[in-house]
Amino acid sequence: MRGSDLNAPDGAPAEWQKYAKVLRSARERLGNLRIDDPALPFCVAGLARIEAMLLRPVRIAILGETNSGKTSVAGLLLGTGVLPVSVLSNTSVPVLVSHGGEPSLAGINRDGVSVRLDGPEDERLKEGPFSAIALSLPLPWLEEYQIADTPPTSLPAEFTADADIAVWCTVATRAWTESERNLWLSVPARCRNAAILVATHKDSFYSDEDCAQVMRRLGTMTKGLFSEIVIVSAAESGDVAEPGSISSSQDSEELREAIARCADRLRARRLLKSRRIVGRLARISLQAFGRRFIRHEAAATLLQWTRSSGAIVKEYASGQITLEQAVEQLLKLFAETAEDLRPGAIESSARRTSLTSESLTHPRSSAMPFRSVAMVRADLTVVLRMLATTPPGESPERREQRSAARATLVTLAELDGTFAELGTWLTAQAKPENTPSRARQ
Ligand SMILES: Nc1nc2c(ncn2[C@@H]2O[C@H](COP(=O)(O)OP(=O)(O)O)[C@@H](O)[C@H]2O)c(=O)[nH]1
Ligand SMILES: [Mg+2]
Repeated sequence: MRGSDLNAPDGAPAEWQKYAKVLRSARERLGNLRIDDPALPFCVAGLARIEAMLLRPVRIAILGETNSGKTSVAGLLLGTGVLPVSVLSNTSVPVLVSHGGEPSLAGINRDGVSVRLDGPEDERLKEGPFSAIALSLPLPWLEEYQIADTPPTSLPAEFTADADIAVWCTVATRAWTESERNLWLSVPARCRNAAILVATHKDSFYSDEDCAQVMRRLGTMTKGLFSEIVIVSAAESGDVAEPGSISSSQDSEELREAIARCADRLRARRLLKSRRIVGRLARISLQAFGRRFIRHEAAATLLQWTRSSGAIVKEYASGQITLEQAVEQLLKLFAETAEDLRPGAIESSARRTSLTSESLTHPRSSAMPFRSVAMVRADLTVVLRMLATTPPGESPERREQRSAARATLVTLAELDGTFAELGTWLTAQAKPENTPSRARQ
């Protein structure tokens, strides 16, 4: 079971995964075009960065006082016997566990250089010349998550800086001491939004009621400081106080679910952020694309558009005209300018919009298509630039490539919603009493 509806049912890709795919195919399409225009590599590089941000594993920092069960909790998450707990529990540096094709152990020295180690018995592990130890394991769970098991510290904030989720371990039988509280409060407050309090040593309780009581007490004492509280038995089976009385695989499942809920929220935020950045990146790229080819006479027309449309935005900003009037005036001016740049452009514009509506799977924001007058102006400017930048004597082949590049950028900028609106509006202009129905305050 997954934490929330942000994730599709098991097996089906989640929204963020689908969007990462959209970005990847757009990037490949743009990269494969044989067009020499600096706007394209700029956009491709930006897309690659955003895609990597979306796909980056969620980083979990496991924190807590000495012997609170941090290393055991890491072991619980990864599965019994996977982590060389006996060795790693003695290190005084963080242990970073991530995904790898085959198990490997390395020391990261002070300069950030990774030194391969022979295994848990390697003497260099104890000597401590490293600033961190990196363990790679071929576990499917690690494709989405990375773990940092942290050493004793008086400064937990140094480990949360890089973390997406913080897991704070506390021993259930003496949970949430004053010193723990002070340590946790020293971590920036923003970490509390994706923080899980894990009470270990659940197996020390004789009854479920004792357990429930501790959970209630922890809930009251740590109110507002964590987004989840979980109680687990984290010991490897040999250490368990009452063998057979607990099921740590169920605990591990519960902890993973709590982590998945935090991760879902994080990924939803990353997705939103990615969409915004991609939209901006694609708009900038569209503006720059073909800039070298702006026709001489078109430059003057564009300049006129810039001035007049700027004046409309100003009038709107100073309250002289309503949003509806502003949008209507912009569209009128746009239609005239477009006709100027390429006679016949407006008539075919409704048809042209269908060119850009490639099959994207994300929901369109139809509620507010015209988010602001300035946005409408910026989007219309992009369209006009396209009309103004047909290089003279361009071969049909090149024209096709250029329009493929534009179509991809338009889709990424999520401009096609605007274009569809434009198409509707322009068609509606045939009937004079119609005004753009979506334009509103
Ligand atoms: N019985 C029991 N022992 C545990 C539990 N969690 C950790 N321990 C033991 O407590 C000791 C300290 O655990 P460790 O994970 O090394 O703590 P760390 O210093 O925070 O990393 C070890 O001997 C563990 O086996 C638990 O849930 N139940
Ligand atoms: Mg430890």
